[in-house]
Amino acid sequence: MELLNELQWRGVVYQQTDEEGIQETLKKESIGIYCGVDPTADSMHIGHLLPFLTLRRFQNEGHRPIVLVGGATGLIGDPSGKKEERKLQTLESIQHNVRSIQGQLESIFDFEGDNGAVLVNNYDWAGSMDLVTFLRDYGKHIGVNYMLAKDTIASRLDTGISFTEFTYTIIQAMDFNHLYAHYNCKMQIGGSDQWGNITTGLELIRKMQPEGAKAFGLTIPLVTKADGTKFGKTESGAIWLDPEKTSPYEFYQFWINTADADVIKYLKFFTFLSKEEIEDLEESVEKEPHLRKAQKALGEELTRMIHGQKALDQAVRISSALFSGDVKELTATEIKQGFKDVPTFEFPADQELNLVELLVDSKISPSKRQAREDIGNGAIYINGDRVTDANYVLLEKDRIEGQFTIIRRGKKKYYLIKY
Ligand code: 629
Repeated sequence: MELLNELQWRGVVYQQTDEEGIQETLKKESIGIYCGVDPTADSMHIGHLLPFLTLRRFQNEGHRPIVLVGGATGLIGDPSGKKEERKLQTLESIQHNVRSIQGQLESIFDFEGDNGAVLVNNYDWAGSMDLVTFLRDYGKHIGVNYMLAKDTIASRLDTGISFTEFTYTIIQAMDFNHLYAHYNCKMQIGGSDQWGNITTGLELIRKMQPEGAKAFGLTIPLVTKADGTKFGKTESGAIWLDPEKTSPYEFYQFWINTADADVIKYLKFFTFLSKEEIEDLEESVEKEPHLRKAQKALGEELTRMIHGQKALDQAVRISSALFSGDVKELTATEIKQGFKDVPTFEFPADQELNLVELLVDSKISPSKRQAREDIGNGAIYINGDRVTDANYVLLEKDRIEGQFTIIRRGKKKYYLIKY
C-alpha cells in the first residue's frame, strides 16, 4: 500500500499543510523528515511514541528520519497545549535528560544504511546564538500579529505568557529552517499540539529560503480511549519508556489491558503489523474476544520494540505465572517486577516464621482464629502450593532465592514476604 494511504488507513494523519504536495514529493524523492522532543524529563512516555513510530514508517519507505532532541528549546519551554507558564529547568537537568532520551530513541530508529536516522540537538545551533543575530536574522521575518493569531499564544493572553514562551515558536521555526538547509529536511511531523510551531517553521522557510522552496507539515491525532479516560495514564502515573521507571512487565501489562474497543486502533497506531495481520486480529476480537489475541499481539510488539525480546519473555512469564498461580518458577528479579504493586512485608532473614503468626503480622488475616480458619479452608497458598497445616513453620525451601515468599489468599489476592 502506498505510504500516505497506509498512514491514512492507520488513522495517524490528522492535519497536512498540502496533501497533494506531500503525496507528490514523497513519491518523487527520498527526503529528510523530522520530529522533535523537548527533554523536559529523563525519559519519554508512551504519549511521545506515536509521532516517532510514524516517523519510523517514513524511514521504512526510504526517507531519512531526523530526530531532534531540544537541548535549547527544553531550556525555554513550549507553551503549546499548556494552560500556564512552565518552570524553567536547569542546564544540568536538561543536559542529563538529553542523554537519557537520545538513548531511548535509538531503540526506535535504524541508524545504519543510506537513509539511516540522524540524531540532532538544537542546542548545537541555537545554544550559542547571540541576541542581535536572533532578532535581526530570524525575528525580523515573523510578525507579532502572525504569532498572536496562533491558538497556542492567543489562548494564553488572558492567563499570561512570558516573552520567553512567546518566542519559543520562532526557535522551533529556526530548527525547521536549519534542517531544511542542511539535511534536505522537507517535512516536520508532530502531535496535533505542534501545528502552530510547524506552520511558523514553514513561514520562516518561505521568508529565508530561495523562491519556490517547498516544505510541509503533518500532524498526528492525540490518542484517545473509547471510554473517554486519558490515554497513557494509570493509577500509578505515566507509562515511561525507561525500564527503571516503568518495568517491562508493567509496560506489557498496560498494553494487554487495552479495551476491545481501542485495541485495533492501537495496533494500527503503534505496531508494524501488516493490514492483513491486523484484520485477522480484528476478526479474533469479534469472534473470540476472551482469547485477547489482539491485546497480546499489541503487548508483544511494543514490549519487544522498546525493551527487547528477553524483557518481553520475562514479562510474559510473570503474567502467566500470576494468571495460573504457579509462581514458584519465577526468579527473584521477575518477582521484583511482577509484584511491585503487591502488599509487601519485610521480616528478618533469621526469624523463624510460624504461618499463623505470619498471616496475622502481615495483616493477611485479621486474627489468629481467622488465620487458622483460612488455612483450614485451603485459602492459603505458599509460593503457589496450598498449605492446610495450621502449625506450619516456613522453611528455607519456602524462600525463593532466599529473598521472597509469595503468599496467596483465595483466588487472586497476593502478598509478598521479603527477607
Ligand atoms: C524543537 C522542539 C523542534 C521540534 C519539536 C520540538 C518539541 C516540541 C514539543 N513536543 C512535545 C514534547 O517534546 O514540545 N515543541 O514533549 C511532544 N513531542 C511529540 C509530539 C507531541 C508533543 O515530543 O509531537 O504531540 C506528543 O505526542 O507534545 O524543532
